[in-house]
Amino acid sequence: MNNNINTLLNNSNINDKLKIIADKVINEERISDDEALYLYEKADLSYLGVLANYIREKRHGNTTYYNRNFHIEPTNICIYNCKFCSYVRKINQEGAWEFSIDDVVETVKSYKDKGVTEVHIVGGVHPHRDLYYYGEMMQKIKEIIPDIHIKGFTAVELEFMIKKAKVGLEEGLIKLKEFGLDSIPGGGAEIFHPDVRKELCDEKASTEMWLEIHEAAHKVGLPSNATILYGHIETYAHRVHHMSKLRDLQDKTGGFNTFIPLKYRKENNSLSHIGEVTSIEDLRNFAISRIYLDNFAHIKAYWPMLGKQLTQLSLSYGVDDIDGTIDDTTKIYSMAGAEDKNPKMSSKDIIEFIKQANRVPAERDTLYNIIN
Ligand code: V47
Ligand code: SF4
Repeated sequence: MNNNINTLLNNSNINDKLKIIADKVINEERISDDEALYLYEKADLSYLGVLANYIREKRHGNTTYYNRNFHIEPTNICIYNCKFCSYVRKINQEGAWEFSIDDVVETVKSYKDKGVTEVHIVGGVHPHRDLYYYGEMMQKIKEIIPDIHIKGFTAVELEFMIKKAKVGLEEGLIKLKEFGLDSIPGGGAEIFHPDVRKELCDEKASTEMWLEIHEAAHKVGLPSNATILYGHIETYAHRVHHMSKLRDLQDKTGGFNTFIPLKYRKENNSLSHIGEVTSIEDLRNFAISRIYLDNFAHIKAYWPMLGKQLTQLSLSYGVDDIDGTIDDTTKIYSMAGAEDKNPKMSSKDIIEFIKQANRVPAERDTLYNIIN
């Protein structure tokens, strides 16, 4: 057993309840919702770090995963009005953009033979676009780079495009898979608790729908990711409720690859007055996610949103994956106030970045097969 855990267990400042939780972690037993809430309310960063890092190193050693990817954000035009969103625009509003399929083709051509393995497609819910439109886009992408993995469309986008095409949910997902979709990103989850969801994003896909879509995706052979948007109006109990829904679904399907806590960023949206949580809170949240979500193989820190320094620190608080090279192809976070306005790292940069944190870089594909 690692020395830090022994020191932790022998520390007289740790109360009985925290000792019981630490014992559970060591014995690979699941912690309860009440215990997770207790960790949020009472556990300090050093205790959480020791436990989360223990799990991380037991599962992955020092390995830190990354991939070579880029984003396509086809449009920021969206029928919804989520209060935390800095990115949304209406048709003809200043700042609105929409790339045509030809524009997307040009972007993809610029990545041919560059070694990228994944394209992440995410955007607003455009009122005129259905699954056949995005199906054509994916077919064209794969004509250019046939073996690229398409991780595309949040459950919120999927719900709308499938409904608009007037097909059933499972049928729609199967069609999208046939068009080239390989997996689904974790966005749109926000906070599942109805009190918070109602306040933040009442109009879009409900919690039940988000979970139903991911369950159906897993059933038809599309793995997915899961997120939480934390650090705004939610309470610790809401975070635990959110993760419990994910843990339950993962028990049922096993289809989630990774959990990505997304820190709420405050610029240019209607929740700006709330401010942002501290870096300590970010690290505590990563650690508790790692401890609670025992059936998730990976915890990802999304560096364009979190910032590079905090991402390096997170690798000692349960995180084993930092997403990818990105190549300055996402605007969601820079518009919301992330420090890095042009997020990109070359493979060389990302390898150096991981090594600086004393971890071992491993290039992976989207499904966590190691490439290098
Ligand atoms: O659902 C929107 C979030 C998500 C803000 O699966 C914000 O690998 C912070 O899900 N502050 C979309 N977050 C992005 C997403 C994602 C990102 C990276 C990797 C993966 C993956 C998925 O972005 C939205 C929402 O939760 N978001 N506005 C904001 N102001
Ligand atoms: Fe639309 Fe997504 Fe922004 Fe909500 S978060 S307004 S669904 S683009």
